[in-house]
Amino acid sequence: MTSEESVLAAVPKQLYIGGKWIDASGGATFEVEDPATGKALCSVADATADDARAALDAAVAAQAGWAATPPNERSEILHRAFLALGEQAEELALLMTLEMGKAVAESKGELAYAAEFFRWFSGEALRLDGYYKTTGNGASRVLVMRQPVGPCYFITPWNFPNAMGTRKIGPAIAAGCTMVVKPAQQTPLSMLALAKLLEECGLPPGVLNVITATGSGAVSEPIISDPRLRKLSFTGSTPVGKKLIAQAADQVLRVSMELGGNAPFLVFADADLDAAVDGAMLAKMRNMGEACTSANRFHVHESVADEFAAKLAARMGALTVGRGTESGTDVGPMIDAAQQDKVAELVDDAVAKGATVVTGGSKGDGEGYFYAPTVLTGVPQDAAVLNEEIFGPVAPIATFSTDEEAIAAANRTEYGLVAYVFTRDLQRAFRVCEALETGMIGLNQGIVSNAGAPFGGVKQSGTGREGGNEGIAEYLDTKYVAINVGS
Ligand code: TXE
Repeated sequence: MTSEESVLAAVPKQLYIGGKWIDASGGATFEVEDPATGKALCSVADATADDARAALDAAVAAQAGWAATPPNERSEILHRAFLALGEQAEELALLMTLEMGKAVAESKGELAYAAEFFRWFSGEALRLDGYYKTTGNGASRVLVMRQPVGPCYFITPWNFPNAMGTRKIGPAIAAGCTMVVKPAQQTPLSMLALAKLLEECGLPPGVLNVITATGSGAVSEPIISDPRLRKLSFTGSTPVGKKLIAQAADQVLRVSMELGGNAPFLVFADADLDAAVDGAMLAKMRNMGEACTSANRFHVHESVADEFAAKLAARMGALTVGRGTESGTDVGPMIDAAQQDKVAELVDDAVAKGATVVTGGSKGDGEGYFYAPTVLTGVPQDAAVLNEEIFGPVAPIATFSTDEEAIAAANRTEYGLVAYVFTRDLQRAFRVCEALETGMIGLNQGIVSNAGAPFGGVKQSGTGREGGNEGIAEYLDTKYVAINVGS
């Protein structure tokens, strides 16, 4: 029986340190809110800096044993966790919807995506290959080995509370790294449930440690400044990412940063317009627009812009906004009041500068942090909505007349995570893909996320890649031995 009460009751509310579930050392807790109602769901432990140190101690203590654990055992744990995520999808999806807001069907979609990282890295654990080669002359040989980087610290965001965890935890387990994870304060429950699942799948004590906290800086600083930490991986906002990179510099810590985006969605005159609208719905409305890959702004050729806007507005205006737990809901609430306010301010600013609201344009009336799916046309370049990450269900549309103009507009941002390109002209497609300053491109495709692909950005969208053939490299150090084999 999957009920809201039973899934909330089943999730541990304590810190997970060294294989034990424990209260915060200060005994403090904090409330987790349902963004659809603004009401408290339950309370979880609020870790202190001492708890953070204890979590790192546990990760450090477990590191040598974990690195020595045969890769096929690590692979097997990941495979079990992949299967368990599938078996527990109903309960975990409901839990995620309660704390994050998205419709249950979307939560299930996230869990399927999250599980794929465990499956992918279950395979990668078996391929941590080094090599041996003859180089130079005579008796000289080189043996290259790849070893786990060591204890890691992961800070994850609230928008994909499970997948942003598995994307880091999966490769760390595969490579033989131990870790401390701090989920976002808005969505700690999914991570606690994931820790319980991994414990049940046989992950040894200390390999994964989870601290939940409201004082994210206060618990992170002692971990990041500890010389025993070897890697920091963060998914979150660019301003916080910059702060963390500065902190990490002191230890010359390896960092992976998956930060904000400002994805352009380019529709050329020759595009299949219906396919472009389908793609736009996925790229814009997945996760209520609260995704770093979310199409942030639409640049549409002037000859098809009116038709595209009308079609997109019809589809967006027909979406059902509501509680994620209710069947029929397409669009849940924003994560919190701050996010709802940010979206409203960006729309109001665009309207004040001359944009037209084709559909939406307002907050919900009742409880919860809802915002109506919104299409804006005639958006001037100086509107903040084209230049800042919206993280909400708002589609601002601007027009262009030449390919050069489209490319220049797309690249006019400090971000460089993803872009979407809709065209049926093969040569234009490749020309534009080459010219875009992003780490990922959806070509006639509204979704790019895939555990088998190297997710990540350029410019201020971050550094490092998660998933794909590249993903495991973030967790391995390369060492070589120069050998003289004699004559
Ligand atoms: O992000 P924060 P917020 C973007 C998006 C959103 C905006 C603000 O535009 O509107 O950021 O969201 C932890 N030391 N993205 O405020 O603060 C925090 O506890 C250590 C894009 O939620 O960056 C959480 O775990 N940790 C992004 C995580 O950082 C700190 C996903 C993210 O929160 C910290 C989320 C500190 N000083 C927001 N301050 C993406 N790339 O998808 C905060 N945190």
